[in-house]
Amino acid sequence: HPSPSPSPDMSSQLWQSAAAVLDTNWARGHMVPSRRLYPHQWSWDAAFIAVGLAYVNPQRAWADLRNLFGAQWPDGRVPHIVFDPAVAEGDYFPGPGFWDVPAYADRPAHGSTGLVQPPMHAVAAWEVYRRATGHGAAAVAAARDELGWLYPRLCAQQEYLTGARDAGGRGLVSIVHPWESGLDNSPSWDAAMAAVPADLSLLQRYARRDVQVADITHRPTDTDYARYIGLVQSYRAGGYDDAGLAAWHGFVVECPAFNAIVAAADHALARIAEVVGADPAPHRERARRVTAAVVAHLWEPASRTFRSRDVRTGELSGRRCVNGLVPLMLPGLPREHVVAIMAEAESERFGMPSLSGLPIPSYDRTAADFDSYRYWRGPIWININWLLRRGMLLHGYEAQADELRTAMLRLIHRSGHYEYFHPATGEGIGEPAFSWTAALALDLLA
Ligand code: 2M8
Repeated sequence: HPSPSPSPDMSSQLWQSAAAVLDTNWARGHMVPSRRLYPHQWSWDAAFIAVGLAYVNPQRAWADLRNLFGAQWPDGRVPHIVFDPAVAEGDYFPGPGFWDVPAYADRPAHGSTGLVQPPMHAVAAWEVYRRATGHGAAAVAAARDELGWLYPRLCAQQEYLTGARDAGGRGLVSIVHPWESGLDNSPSWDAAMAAVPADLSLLQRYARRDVQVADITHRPTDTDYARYIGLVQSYRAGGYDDAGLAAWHGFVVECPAFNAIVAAADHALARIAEVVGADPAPHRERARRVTAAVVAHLWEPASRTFRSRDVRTGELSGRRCVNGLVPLMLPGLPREHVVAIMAEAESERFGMPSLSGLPIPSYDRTAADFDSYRYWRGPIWININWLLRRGMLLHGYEAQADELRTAMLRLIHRSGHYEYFHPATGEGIGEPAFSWTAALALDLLA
């Protein structure tokens, strides 16, 4: 049965601990996801973090987004990591030396990766702007200026993704590396990754840093990492160019969650356009087109979920993963898909809190290879649950949205602001003071 809503005491403790995590993770002009494991700036983390900073420190929310978009490439791509020059090369692998991205005169010399992550930033910028009224007239004026600065950059980001990255030619964005999904070792990539060579000798040349900091049984495997490195080498050797990707690169996949976020970004951009005096219509039109393509190409009716598609083989993934529920966040999702996804979310496979007392896990609980500890192959992640709750609110599932909110807040209060959580016990796993968990807790409490 659903637990009671958080008490005022619980809420105020949680608010304070969340604000403290965000303070701890501010580093030299930008936010880090966590101090030890992720010492640089990550792209979609910055978006979720901004949503929480909007309540406690909006100036930092804008500064963090500026730092990220300051590293945008001339082709519009927003890198998935912006490296901090004050952090030693050995503190994260693969660091800037490994990526060796082209230098552009107007970008910071310390560089970035050449990959992207889900473009959550337009949604985040809109949320930060919306909250500015709570901080007085000067904050509203500042927020309007920030939107003005970001708007053309957010547009360029969308154009890159929906243009150069439409590798399948069907109006969907392709990712070229599992890191781009943000769901690194999700079973959603297993079939496509099986065809990528795993050269384990690479791990002798390049030592994994993550397993020096975190428990190896909670992280992707060495075979995964060998493939991750090989894919970066392939993309890097092609100069990070996207022309003809499916013909020469080993991993080209359409993810339903990534594409849903692309469409959601255009819905947010339509609103931002109205504030900055631009035309919202093209954004609404592109959101409609991407939504239609997600529905037409990635829906798998028998499982009532969306699936990723391997562009190289044309095959849909055989795995039921939480990225297949995320398109619930789309305003234009047809009713039959909404109803089907909600039924799946409430089934024993994903087990809404009414079944488990806990938020939704990253993978089908009944799958033979469901793994309660290994990163994106079972554990509960707050950012994904936050997206699902938004979808529930949007489509009129108020009671379920509330249940999910309560389950997230109780979990974080009980276990701490962890990176991810055990899907049966709620034990915190990974990094203990993780920024997006704290930031989204603030939003859920507000
Ligand atoms: C994880 O990914 C990075 C690689 O980008 C890693 O494992 O080192 C993912 O959970 C990703 O979604 C997240 O953005 C990143 C930083 O929190 O960590």
